[in-house]
Amino acid sequence: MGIGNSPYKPGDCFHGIAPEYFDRRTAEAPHQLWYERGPEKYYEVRMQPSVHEFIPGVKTPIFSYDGFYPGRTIRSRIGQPIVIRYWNDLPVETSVHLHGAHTPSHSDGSPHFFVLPGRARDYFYPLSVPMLNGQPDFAESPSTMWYHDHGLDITDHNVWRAMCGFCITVDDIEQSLIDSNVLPAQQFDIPMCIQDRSLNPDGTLAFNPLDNNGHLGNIWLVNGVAQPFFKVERRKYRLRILNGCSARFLELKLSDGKPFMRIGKDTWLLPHPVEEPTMLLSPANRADVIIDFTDAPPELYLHNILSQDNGRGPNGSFTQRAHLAAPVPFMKFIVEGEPQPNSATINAATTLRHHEKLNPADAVTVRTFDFHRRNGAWQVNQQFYDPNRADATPTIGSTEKWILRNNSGGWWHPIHIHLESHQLISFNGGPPPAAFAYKNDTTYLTGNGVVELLMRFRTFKGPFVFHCHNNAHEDMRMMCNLDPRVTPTQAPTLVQASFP
Ligand SMILES: [Cu+2]
Repeated sequence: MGIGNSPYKPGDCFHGIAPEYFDRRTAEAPHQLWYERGPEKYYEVRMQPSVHEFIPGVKTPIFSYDGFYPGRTIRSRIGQPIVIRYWNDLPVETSVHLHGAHTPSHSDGSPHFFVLPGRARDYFYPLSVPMLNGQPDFAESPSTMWYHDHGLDITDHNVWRAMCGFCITVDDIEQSLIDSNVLPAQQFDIPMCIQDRSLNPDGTLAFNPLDNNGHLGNIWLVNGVAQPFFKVERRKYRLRILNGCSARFLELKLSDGKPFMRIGKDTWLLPHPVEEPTMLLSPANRADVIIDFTDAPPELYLHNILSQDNGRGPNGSFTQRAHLAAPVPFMKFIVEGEPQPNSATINAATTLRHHEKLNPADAVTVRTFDFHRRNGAWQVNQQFYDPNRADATPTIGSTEKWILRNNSGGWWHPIHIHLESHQLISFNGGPPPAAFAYKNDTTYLTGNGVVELLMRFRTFKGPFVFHCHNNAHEDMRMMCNLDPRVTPTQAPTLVQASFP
């Protein structure tokens, strides 16, 4: 629509089912260089029942994307838009969220923008970056996104049944790091989804929909397989580790005691590698890491050392976490062969991606959100989630300061904010841990913790959501609408999904 004589002008905000399909080259000229690689790629995916063997020989019914668990990894270039037609062949409503994406509201997977059983929905992903001073802001280019179900009230159920997968994008900056062998090539770049699940004696997934504290499992899965091994060469690998658990926090440690070289937090590359002896990941957190197997022992394990007994969060406090007497060796690397001469060259001094720090003085609005328990369920600012209520209405182009406070008596809540990255100003009263000091899409509130952060709202009108990513808490309404608007007085843009 509108090709050649689009009604949209440079700087317009795009919203709705169709406007993003107009010719961006015409509308946004002269900023052509980074997105004129098009045309759009088109995929169809069927959300369908399938059978998966978490444990060899045990056939477990799941909900899948095209029969796969995890769903197939989407790889694309920034500036190369994709359209995915998701068909719903499942008996339940779904909504597909691309976690970490800067994408229009209609393709963000808002919880009530359902794909109804027997229907399809087209998701248009520009895979663009926000504009800053008239130029694309490559400081915001995503690397490691993931997609998962986000259906209202049914997210936990659907994701527990295996609805998740990776979406990995590169821009010219990251591709040049790969092409010059600073970062490992794609065959040594492994997305790794860690999840815990439980099975009933008949092999079906065990899930109690009445438990709204949070679901823990007793089977440890990496990419859908219980405690697998992975044969690696003696060289550097890039592992994109996702905590895909419903409620379990993980503290990861290598069995040889060597630290992780962390190169990414959540969706984005860090400015430079950060060394971490262990990594604490909440549900939905990602850790992009380099592991050098060159001098590793023949068998190396990835351990979880964190003790957690229920949906409340890790045992102990953030600063005095309880660790397991016997770590869980949920992944074994079998290291083979001679050291490889062409291993990636990344080191602690490597520059990965420019980071533009938001300035607290630019914040035009301060919003405070209290996360707490009430009437046996989960609230934000004394309210349960209402899809028709706008809880935050920032003006597009503005910067805001948000204060997230955990008033829930020791429970932990991983808070995920859609649409934009957020930058932490403080974490529990002090500076944020090193890897959290740049861009985040999911920040955990520890027991009684407080986080201050900055966000800048760009490009897209709402509605989007922010919520606890303990999926049971989210479904039991610990969620809010984030509804960016063009002007402070613009009418609400919250709309119910249409079902053509
Ligand atoms: Cu929570």
